[in-house]
Amino acid sequence: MLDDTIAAISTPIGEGGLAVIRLSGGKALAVASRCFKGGTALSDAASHTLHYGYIHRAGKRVDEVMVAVLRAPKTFTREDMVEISCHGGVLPAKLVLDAVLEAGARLAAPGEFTKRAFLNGRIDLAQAEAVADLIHARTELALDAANEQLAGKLSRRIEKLRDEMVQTLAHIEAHIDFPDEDIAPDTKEALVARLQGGIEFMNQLLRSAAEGQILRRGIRAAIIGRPNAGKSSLLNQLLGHERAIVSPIPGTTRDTIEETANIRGIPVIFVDTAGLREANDQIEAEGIRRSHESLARAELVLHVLDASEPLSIEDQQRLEQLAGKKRILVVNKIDLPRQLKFEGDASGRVVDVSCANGIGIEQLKDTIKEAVWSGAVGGEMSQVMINSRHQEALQRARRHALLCLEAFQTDQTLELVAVDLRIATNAIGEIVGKTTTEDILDSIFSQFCIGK
Ligand SMILES: Nc1nc2c(ncn2[C@@H]2O[C@H](COP(=O)(O)OP(=O)(O)OP(=O)(O)O)[C@@H](O)[C@H]2O)c(=O)[nH]1
Ligand SMILES: [Mg+2]
Repeated sequence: MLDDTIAAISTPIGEGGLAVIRLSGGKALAVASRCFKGGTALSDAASHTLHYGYIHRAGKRVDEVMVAVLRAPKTFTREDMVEISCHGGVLPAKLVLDAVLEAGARLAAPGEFTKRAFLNGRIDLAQAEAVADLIHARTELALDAANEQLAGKLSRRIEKLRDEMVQTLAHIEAHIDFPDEDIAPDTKEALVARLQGGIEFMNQLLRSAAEGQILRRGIRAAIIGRPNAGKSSLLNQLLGHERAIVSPIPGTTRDTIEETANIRGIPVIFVDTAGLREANDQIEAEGIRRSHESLARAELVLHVLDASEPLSIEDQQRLEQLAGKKRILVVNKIDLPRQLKFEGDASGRVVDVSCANGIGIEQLKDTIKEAVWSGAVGGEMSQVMINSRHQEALQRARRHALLCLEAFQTDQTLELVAVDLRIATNAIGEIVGKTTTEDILDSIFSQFCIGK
């Protein structure tokens, strides 16, 4: 697979100042030379130089371009690469791509450039995944975490953990080969301590999983409450623009409205819903059904109460109903004379706001962050955010490491101890790509866009 030269448009499809067509592979320079006409011959060009000229196809000039020549090994893929910057339109980019494909390149599969960077040993698997995280990052906090992972912060820790496990395994296997020699008690103690240290380290990494997911996917927050409480006004305040219709007529919002906002670095998908009450017509009934659906799917609930009205029986029931959910009580309309009285909330998350003039909104944003960010990952571990694949591998590794520890401590045969340790070590290796199957690679890289 690595013998051929791949090409793709690496910029988004659409109109822009520039589009970039990228080539990688042993024949990248030869392929580009075949369709490029300029002052210099690309095949003689020095590495990391830029060349002005034209791309030709079937005897016709296609576009005026700048071509970057990047010779192996100091490139993204560690192969020879060429980057052609052409005019940023759908057609120029496509015609330049056609030209290089006709000159002998093959269209790249999704993520194939990054896959080559991995296969050629420039980055490991966790770093390759960080490239995708970086592209999809929606907040600076997510970007920072992706950058740290790309720089190898997670990889170095995983490598260290794996090295220790490999050493322990080697030690145990050495004794299997010489069954007459028992492991000395102090050596055994040291091995047990090292295993326990490894398990504790896995636990720490696993604790970062929830926050890693939040940074990558965002968190769903449903805004619910009775009609006219100010749910749509609250959505608009949190987004900073007039997204949803606000009116004094109860039952204004009939459909759910979803919009993502950056709340203190966390991507939060807010869902404004139809006010909960007995529906007046079929459309409202469907709206309310959707409100309940959003409520069920939400990881966080913003329950809006109207400070200028007494608590209704429905409000009271809903407060009790939602006690098990992660929620924030948003007491709105505090600019009006207060009629609302209630006992507070066990979770203690109550924020007074006025959507009419923005009072309390910043405080509410802090409370949202506090509610979803457990703070479980602090100090040393901060900015190491494992993804669900890492989580699955770590859980498997931990399970077998625990089995191994138990077998070791209860003086089972060393063969038995070694079996579980080997499984655990391989699972850890999967995270950085030391032990990976073609299936795992395919599923990771197929999630990339073409040209990356
Ligand atoms: N005085 C005052 N009025 C508010 C405040 N927030 C919202 N309102 C008004 O309350 C009315 C209802 O606001 P909406 O945001 O449409 O309420 P909602 O909960 O989305 O209502 P439905 O979509 O009908 O369920 C509007 O007239 C708003 O201008 C507030 O903080 N103070
Ligand atoms: Mg509304």
